[in-house]
Amino acid sequence: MTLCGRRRDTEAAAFLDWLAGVIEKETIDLLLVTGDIFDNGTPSARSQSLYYRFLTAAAAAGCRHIIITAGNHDSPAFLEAPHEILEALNIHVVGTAGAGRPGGTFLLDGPDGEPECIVAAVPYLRDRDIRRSAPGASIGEKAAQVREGVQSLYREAWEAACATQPPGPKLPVIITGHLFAAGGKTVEGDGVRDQVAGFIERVGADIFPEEAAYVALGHLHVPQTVAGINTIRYPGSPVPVGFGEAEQQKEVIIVTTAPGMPAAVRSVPVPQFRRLITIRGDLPTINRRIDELRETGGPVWAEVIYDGAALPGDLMGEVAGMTEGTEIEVLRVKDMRLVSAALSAYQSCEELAELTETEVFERRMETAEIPPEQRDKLMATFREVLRGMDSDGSDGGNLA
Ligand SMILES: [Mn+2]
Repeated sequence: MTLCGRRRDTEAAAFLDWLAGVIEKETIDLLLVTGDIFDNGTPSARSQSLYYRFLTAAAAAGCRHIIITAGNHDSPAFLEAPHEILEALNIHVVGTAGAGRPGGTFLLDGPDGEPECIVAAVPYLRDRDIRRSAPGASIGEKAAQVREGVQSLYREAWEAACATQPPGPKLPVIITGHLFAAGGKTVEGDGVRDQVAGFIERVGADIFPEEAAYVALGHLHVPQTVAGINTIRYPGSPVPVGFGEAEQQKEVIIVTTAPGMPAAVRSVPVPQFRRLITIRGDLPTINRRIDELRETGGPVWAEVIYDGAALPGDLMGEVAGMTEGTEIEVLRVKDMRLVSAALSAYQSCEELAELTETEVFERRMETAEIPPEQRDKLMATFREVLRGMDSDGSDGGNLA
């Protein structure tokens, strides 16, 4: 994972060390990691080393079961390749699912060796996993097919889980997913591409069986519940992925389950291992903010956005002077005066980096004066192309 070309290994390692500590302190029995494990299908040797070192540490910390499901940025084949050796450590990896094979079903035992909990592990679902391609289907028909496909796959996963219930009191069933549930919150520049929203936004909380004790979701970076339901949650990415998430409190979720009892859920705040800060204002404001950060101390990566009235001669030089001798590293400087001049055709202060791909495409259609009746179809095609790119996975992912 990188930010403005900088590697994030130090923060990832610090987070994983901290998490192994939480697992030990809280005597966690089961760890669920619901994708994206890596931010691309061929992670660096350093990223793989961090991953395997963490899995070993988590198992050594007393975590009896670890279940890992693939996200859209992960290569299912890559994650599953070492599954035999991982199984020996009670680490289960689920890369793919589809009709007739709805992910992994795990009947997990407790400390006394008796079955304690069931997990239906459903990874990220690709279009081809859930929908038979029907050429010529309209956008509305395709959306309905996707919704039905996802729903029936979750029904299958639920039934497979229930089939493993041993005699006696019903064990709690936990379900996982990597998707964009309706109404989910995202922030600018967080790498959660919005064609996924267009693709799967019609999937609401109702696709998950009501009887599930807990639904553990991955994909969105902002920690949140779905439809206000406390037991359907995104823990979010463990470190801020971009400046859009600067200063956002990240969390991990601890769930306690028992037969016949509602799950108890609490969140544990993740420490900030390196602060990401956006500093915005005229030169005196930027200077004041940098002074404050120097006082607070600690390593900071900053983005500086200049929006003063005067046009500074050497903005980069001014900012470099202010941060000299501090732990504050400025990764990018934006001059909104230049940005607004360049984009005056749109009469707003937009910068390319601040627009989503679909917004850029919308503006392009605007400029080309595409008739409104053609725009929906063009946009759908554009989203399809983006979706193909997203499945390949090459931009900012997360360890969520
Ligand atoms: Mn994702």
